[in-house]
This record gives sequence, structure tokens and C-alpha cells, in this order.
Amino acid sequence: MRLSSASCREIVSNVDRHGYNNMFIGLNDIKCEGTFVWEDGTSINSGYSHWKKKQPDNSHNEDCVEILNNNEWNDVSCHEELLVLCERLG
Ligand SMILES: [Ca+2]
Ligand SMILES: [Ca+2]
Repeated sequence: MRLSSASCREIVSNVDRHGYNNMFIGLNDIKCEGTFVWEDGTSINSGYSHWKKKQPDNSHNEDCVEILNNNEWNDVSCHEELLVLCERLG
């Protein structure tokens, strides 16, 4: 499905209204469950991480990571981020 920028704006305002205004931070465990790496393949095991309490929980096989309003991290489904969809429209 291709969205016009008008419908993209509509999605974004819906997202804002529901409080889902979080962004992906380029971290995922797609290749190896439980081992999170940055987009360039760097592991976070020895570096900085800032998980929210009880995260990552891999609920419903969540493999991408979003940053929350308070700068804490949560793993989320890679397919549920509307803001990234809008970003791709340029
Ligand atoms: Ca996962
Ligand atoms: Ca999670």
C-alpha cells in the first residue's frame, strides 16, 4: 500500500493521540534471539544499553527496539512502527 503524505500526516496525528510516538533506534535481535546488535553489526553486550525494567521481553517475538519518552529502551515488533512507514515516503 502506498500512502499519500496527507494520509501519512493523519497516521502520525493518530499515533500522537494514542501516545505511540516512539522511534526505532536501529537495534535488533533478528539474527540471534536475545543478542541485540546495532545496524552495523556491533553488539551492545559490552557497550551502552538502557533497557526499561523487564525489557527486552520478546513479547510476540519482538526483534526491533524503540526508545521511549523517558529515553528507556523497549523491544517491539519490527512491523508495527507507523512512524518508520511514514519516514520512507520522504
Ligand atoms: Ca527478540
Ligand atoms: Ca518489549
